[in-house]
Amino acid sequence: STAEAAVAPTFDFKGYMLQKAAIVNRALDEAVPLARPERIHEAMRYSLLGGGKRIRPVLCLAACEVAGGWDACAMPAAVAVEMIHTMSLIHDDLPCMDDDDLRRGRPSCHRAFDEPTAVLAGDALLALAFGRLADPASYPADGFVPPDRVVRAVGELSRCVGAEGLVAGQVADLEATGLGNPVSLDTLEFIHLHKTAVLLEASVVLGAILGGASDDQIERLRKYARCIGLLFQVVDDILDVTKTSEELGKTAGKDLASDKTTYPKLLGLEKSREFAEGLLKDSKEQLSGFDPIKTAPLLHLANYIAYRQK
Ligand code: GRG
Repeated sequence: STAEAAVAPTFDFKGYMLQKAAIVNRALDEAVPLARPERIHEAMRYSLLGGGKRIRPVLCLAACEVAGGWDACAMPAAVAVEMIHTMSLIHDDLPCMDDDDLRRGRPSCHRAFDEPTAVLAGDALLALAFGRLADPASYPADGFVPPDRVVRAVGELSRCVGAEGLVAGQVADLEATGLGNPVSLDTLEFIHLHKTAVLLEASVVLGAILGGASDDQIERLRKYARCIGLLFQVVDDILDVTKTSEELGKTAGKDLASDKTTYPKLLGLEKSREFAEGLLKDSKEQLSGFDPIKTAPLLHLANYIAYRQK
């Protein structure tokens, strides 16, 4: 697009990601001190600080910037969405869910600790996420973020995470896995929109709200986030098919044998690629009404999700 052409040569995406991830990591570290009881805090820190690309908090800070706010205005939300992402991974890895021994290249939380500790570490991170988001002490002291924005952000996050959001996606996924046969395109889209897109949506929308975006701007950024959320999963499915045999050798045998429904299985590779292209284009169109300097990070994040190699 012309917006991209205008900013691409001057925007250092990798540097941006590294710089934002570093300030997010610092905030996460400070948010979970090694308090008593120690073992539960150790488990929370183990999962929260053990790697991860920090896509959701960076999206949150980038959306706040588009709305005209500073990083400090959105940091409580950036920390909250990463805590919720982490707790969803901890619970997803449990034997009663996906039963995974590894996460981010290390033992999953229930393997490094034990099952009750992993369940409770997840519960505690969920509570802490809302606690940090709602606490006036989390925000800059100058009153730049009025309380009505914070209340709106809390409601938005609750809706995105609960039984009509992230949890609904997990329920639909568990039901689909139980069926054993392929699901329809509509069901596949429902699962991805809820399991993945909804938390990217919350990340962007919370950043926009706290940064002072108008309702119209919030809805355009919401649409951007839903497009990149679905794009994330379509690209994931495509990469599953196109990975080299060497990379496939490193993939868990369970995943290879799995009969989970994917976009290439339902649409074929070519149509899946066209679908991904369309989602990328739609996502970028949502950004066209904003200052192109300020949307450069969101634009490049969309490209990164579309063109990543793993
Ligand atoms: C929220 C109360 C509550 C329960 C959680 C278990 C569950 C319900 C939901 C599972 C959601 C899940 C595992 C979604 C997959 C999300 C996804 C795309 C993960 C990979 O994200 P990346 O690539 O991971 O951003 P990193 O490791 O980089 O953070």
